[in-house]
Amino acid sequence: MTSTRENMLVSDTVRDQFLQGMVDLDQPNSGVFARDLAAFLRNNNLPLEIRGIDQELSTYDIFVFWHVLAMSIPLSVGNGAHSGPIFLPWHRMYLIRLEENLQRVLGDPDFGLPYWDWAADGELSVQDQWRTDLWSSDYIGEARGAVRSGPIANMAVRLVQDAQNGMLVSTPPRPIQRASGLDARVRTLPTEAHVEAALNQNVYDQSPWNQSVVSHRNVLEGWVQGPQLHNRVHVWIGGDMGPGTSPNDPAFFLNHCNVDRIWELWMNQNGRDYQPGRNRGPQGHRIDSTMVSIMGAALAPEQVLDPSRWYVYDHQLIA
Ligand SMILES: [Cu+2]
Repeated sequence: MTSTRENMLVSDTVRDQFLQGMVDLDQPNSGVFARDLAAFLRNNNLPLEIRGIDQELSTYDIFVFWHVLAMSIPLSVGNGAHSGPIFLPWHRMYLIRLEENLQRVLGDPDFGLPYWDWAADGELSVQDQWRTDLWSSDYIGEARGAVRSGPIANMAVRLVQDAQNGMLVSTPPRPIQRASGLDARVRTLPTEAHVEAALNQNVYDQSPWNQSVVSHRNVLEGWVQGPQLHNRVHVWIGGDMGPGTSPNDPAFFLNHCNVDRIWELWMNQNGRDYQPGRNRGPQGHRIDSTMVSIMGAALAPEQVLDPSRWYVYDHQLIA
């Protein structure tokens, strides 16, 4: 089934479904406990540990765990999900799996994840950027402090990351925290000009494949004169959007859906090109590398370059 991904601020139906689905997915009824994740890490000799209280987790918490797991797998360039070519396809697979879970809890196989066009807000004044409708009880709640209003107040953070050693900690459930626009390094969101700069790169990625390279992937991930674009949105929101457990905040998925949309715009202009190819470039980032997955089949980048069997973006229908 092909769903259509729409702008969060344009469709109230999609907005309400998204918020309801997130709350439903975050009910701690997955049958998976923190101790089960700890055993999984030990049994597979993975370079990650989980401490803290034992508790039953939500399906949503398992997505948070998956993101940290992928980040904890070091590769010769970056990790299993970031700081290299794999960044865009890995997050595309991750969003597809979340979208499938939302379709399941909503009972709507046509549901498509909404995106947040943050560059539109980046054109507003500094003081207006954190006061848009998005940060209200009708949408995802407070831009600053604990999220205590709107549907998202019914979500809870149960897995956090120790800032010192990167270890996961299972913690008593608490509200999501944000600090939008309060980080002195990043007072503003990315702008339309930044998106244009990413779209104007004509190679997807290139050697040395790392944070230093000027390529579509690296500009969009946000390392070039960073933090920019994707990275800048994480830093701008701050709070739970900072560490590896950043999917704790549903804003993560709105950000990444927009990042994925920009990649799709780029592919519409430049073709469904991906570097590195087979048998070359860093392991774990190649077009046929199996990506880190604990939910659904583990896919390779070549399987997600054309996402039309899962979804299209609204502007592709108009074009
Ligand atoms: Cu991100």
